[in-house]
Amino acid sequence: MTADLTIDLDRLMGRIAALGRIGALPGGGCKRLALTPEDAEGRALVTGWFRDLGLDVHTDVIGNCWAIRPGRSSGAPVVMGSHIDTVATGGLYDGVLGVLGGLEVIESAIQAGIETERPLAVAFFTNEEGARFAPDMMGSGVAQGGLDLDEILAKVGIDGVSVAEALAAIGAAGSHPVGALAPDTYLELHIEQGPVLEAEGLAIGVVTGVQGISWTEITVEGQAAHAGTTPMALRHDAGLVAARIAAEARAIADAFGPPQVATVGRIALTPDLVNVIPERAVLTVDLRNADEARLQAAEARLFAQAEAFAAAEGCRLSRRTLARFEPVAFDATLVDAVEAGAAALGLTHRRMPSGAGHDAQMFAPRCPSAMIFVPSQDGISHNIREYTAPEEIAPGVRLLAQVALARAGR
Ligand code: HGY
Ligand code: MN
Ligand code: MN
Ligand code: MN
Repeated sequence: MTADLTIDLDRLMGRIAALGRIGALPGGGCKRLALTPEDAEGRALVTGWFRDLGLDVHTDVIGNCWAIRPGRSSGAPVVMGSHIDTVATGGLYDGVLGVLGGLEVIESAIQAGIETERPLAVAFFTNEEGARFAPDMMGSGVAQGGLDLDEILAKVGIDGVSVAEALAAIGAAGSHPVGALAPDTYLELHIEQGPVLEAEGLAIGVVTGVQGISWTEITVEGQAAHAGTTPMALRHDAGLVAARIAAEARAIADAFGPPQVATVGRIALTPDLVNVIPERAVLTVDLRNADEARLQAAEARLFAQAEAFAAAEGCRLSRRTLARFEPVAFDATLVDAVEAGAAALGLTHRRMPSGAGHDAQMFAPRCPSAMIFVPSQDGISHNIREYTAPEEIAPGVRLLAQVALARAGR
């Protein structure tokens, strides 16, 4: 451990609480959907902290923001990043911990008079969640060249607004071009958002990679008709087809077994009335697997079955991909460094894959990237009950400091 560096846990928790008050929900948690006024307010608060520390703050054309503390040399920075946008039922820690934890590492290093060879940077990326605009990891995907900027700017969200319009509405775009942030190393501290670390009583997850993600929107067109007068054999019930697709998604996960997961997060029926057979159903299916071939097999089965259900009901079916990312493995040397750092700090730890998507998976193909997990209480996230205790956060930040400062060269 960088023994001469002391993390100010109260300062960090105070900032997490302050950011959590932006978009605060009545029952706890917060809602800062990407590129909304709440997101803008969060961005202003966090970049204010960056500037107060005297960091060089930069923003690119899609609103990714990074803040640099110069090193002795002017090489590519060691970047500690994540996101500050949330889902609609968000908690205080998803993404935020990686950004404010990175800020805490830099501020503690400055206060300890620690200089580094490489610059250190802390960053947040636009629309990691993908809840308002698909795909997720949007800003980091554009920044690293995996997603095309013009295509992304034209994407229309669930509220009918395009990314370009939303960016303009909150003035989040900056002058730096795509690719302006080219890290030497990318590190992300994040809550696990799952049950493993808590169940095993471990302090740290040494993340080996991120599973593949497939998001599809399926539209079923049937025929509206009277719920009372229409014989079952004469119906074209789009709602029934949607329900069968949702059941099939679950059957695929059960048949494939872990780590395959399947989620139908959205189902909208039209006209959505008790006594009218639905003429239209729009649903989303989120499939994930750590193995690309298995993920493709899951997609193939889902799409084939969806077509069969629609045909059997005399309905038309169309679908469009909302997001598709292959599994990534993190840099083996960097993962080893995270693991060795955890051991050196005397932290209980284990290697594990990430079930959730993260900005780190966008950087992994282009620079050594790795993640550090800390436990999630009850394994809950994307839920206002999301919680990680300060004494569980501290080890993650200390480990982030250890690895980042070593990579930056003291
Ligand atoms: O969907 C995900 O895994 C991430 O939270 N965007
Ligand atoms: Mn600049
Ligand atoms: Mn996240
Ligand atoms: Mn999330």
